[in-house]
Amino acid sequence: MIRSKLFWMVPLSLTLGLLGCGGGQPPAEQSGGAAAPSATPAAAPAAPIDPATAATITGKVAFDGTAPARPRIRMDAVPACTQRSSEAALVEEAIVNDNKTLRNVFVYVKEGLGDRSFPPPAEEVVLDQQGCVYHPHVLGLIAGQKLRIKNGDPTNHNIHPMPAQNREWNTSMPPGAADLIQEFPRAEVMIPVKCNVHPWMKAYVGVLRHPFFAITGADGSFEIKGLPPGSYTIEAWHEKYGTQQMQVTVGEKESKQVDFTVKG
Ligand SMILES: [Cu+2]
Repeated sequence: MIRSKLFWMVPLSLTLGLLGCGGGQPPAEQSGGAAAPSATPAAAPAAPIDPATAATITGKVAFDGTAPARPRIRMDAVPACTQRSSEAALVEEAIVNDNKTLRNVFVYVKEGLGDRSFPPPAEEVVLDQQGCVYHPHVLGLIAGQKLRIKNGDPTNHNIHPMPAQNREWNTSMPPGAADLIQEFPRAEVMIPVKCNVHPWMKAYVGVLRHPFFAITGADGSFEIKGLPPGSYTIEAWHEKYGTQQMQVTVGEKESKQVDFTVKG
């Protein structure tokens, strides 16, 4: 809990400072990428992972305690946010599934891959703004992978990631705006994203140098496959409950289960 509170205080204070000096200006980065932090230096090609010997880590994130209430997000004063949906949006800070597991946990290999690096895949990851809520709430990217940001709402959004290791930016997206394509060149877990227009809009982006991550969904489980045999530190991150780590060693073709328990 302490960790997660600190986590929020820093970005909030930064944000207030920025808003005080002309927030809402067009982002500088649209004129070109020259000011962007240099990308992670290209490493030598990773030793190929032999799919015939690759290992798998599976597990779930159990929730021990009383599930926090999920109040409605108070957006009634903004009809453009609510008019296209018949269902009220609920606060997403902590979602406990029916099977007593926790949703939206970012589970990833924190250590153990050595110097291996993985080029970003060609496929994009989509972050959509619909009903003044980010979809998905938590997502993962490989450093340099394209993030396509959409605005499906008849209202203006101003998307604003607040990274510590990557360059900060914010971009206004009026209704009907062309998709915004962005990328984060440096690994960072996690990057909070907010909307400068709608204070309840929050998302989190995990950026890794490798593809070994998963995000728990409606059953609280995860699967990380295709791993080279080895010893790994697996971290589970949640926006409200902070982080936990587990050590696991997997041999050739081995599958091991790693279960986390989060106390509510
Ligand atoms: Cu917004």
